[in-house]
Amino acid sequence: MSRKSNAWIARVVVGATIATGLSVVAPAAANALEGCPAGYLCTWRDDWFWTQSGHEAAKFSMYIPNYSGHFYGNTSFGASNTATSILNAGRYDTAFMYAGINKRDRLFEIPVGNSNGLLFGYQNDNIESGYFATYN
Ligand SMILES: [Ca+2]
Repeated sequence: MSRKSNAWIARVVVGATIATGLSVVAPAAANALEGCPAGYLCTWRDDWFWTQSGHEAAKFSMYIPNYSGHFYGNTSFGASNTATSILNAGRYDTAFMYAGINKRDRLFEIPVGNSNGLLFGYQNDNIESGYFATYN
């Protein structure tokens, strides 16, 4: 799902640009956002790191082999096939995201510190599993 970008994200991800391909380089300031502590790969249901009216994220520090059964923070919104924005706030690892469970059909990779505020096309609403490289 999508919503309009907002002042909140402009404050914390100054200078971020919308990806046109796989992932996009974000400034160092994007290392951690509300709802996404350092060390985690986080996804949000809506664009620019929102899930409805808050910043609740689905996150992992190692991997999620099947997003089914995972939710955006404490919301009731399921995290499988619904993510529209993503941040790799990990410490060193690139993360790999897949359209299917258990690493099936790679969508893209996202280096540490990078974000994509607006997944689109086949990448949007399609993530079902994700792994940091160490566990991939
Ligand atoms: Ca999928």
